[in-house]
Amino acid sequence: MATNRTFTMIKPDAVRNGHMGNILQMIQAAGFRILAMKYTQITEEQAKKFYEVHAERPFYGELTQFMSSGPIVAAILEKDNAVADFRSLIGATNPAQAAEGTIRRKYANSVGENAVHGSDSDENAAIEGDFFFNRLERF
Ligand code: DAT
Ligand code: MG
Repeated sequence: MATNRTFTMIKPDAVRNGHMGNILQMIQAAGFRILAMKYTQITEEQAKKFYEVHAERPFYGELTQFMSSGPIVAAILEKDNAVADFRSLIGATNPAQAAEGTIRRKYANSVGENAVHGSDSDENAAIEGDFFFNRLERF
């Protein structure tokens, strides 16, 4: 099921550090169409739900606290091969290992505060998009 869609968040660190505009610019320049977008802040409970798959990981508490610590930009993006191409654009989870020119290499500070989220599969892209957006919010 290739949907040509992925889901992203510009995380609280990148918003706080003033990188929202530059990151959106990189996303659009890479050929992604913004199908839905909102500037919002999630509660710790919502962050726990969103990252449920990581509940057993040692960084779960840190992650969910961080993700609810300030506003984020959530968006559904459309492009051929969206999930894989977006993972290439953002780079490795740890910005120290992210390739030159990737969003995380440019704008992330640490593995925990790594500027952007990108879905890891078409299935999760759909689940994550549905977490934030209803049908009337998609264009
Ligand atoms: P990704 O966001 O690249 O898909 P992931 O799904 O493995 O990475 O982890 C989700 C988020 O959890 C990641 O963006 C940041 C945080 N995280 C991952 N590994 C971590 C670690 N070792 N220490 C702290 N936070 C971590
Ligand atoms: Mg992931």
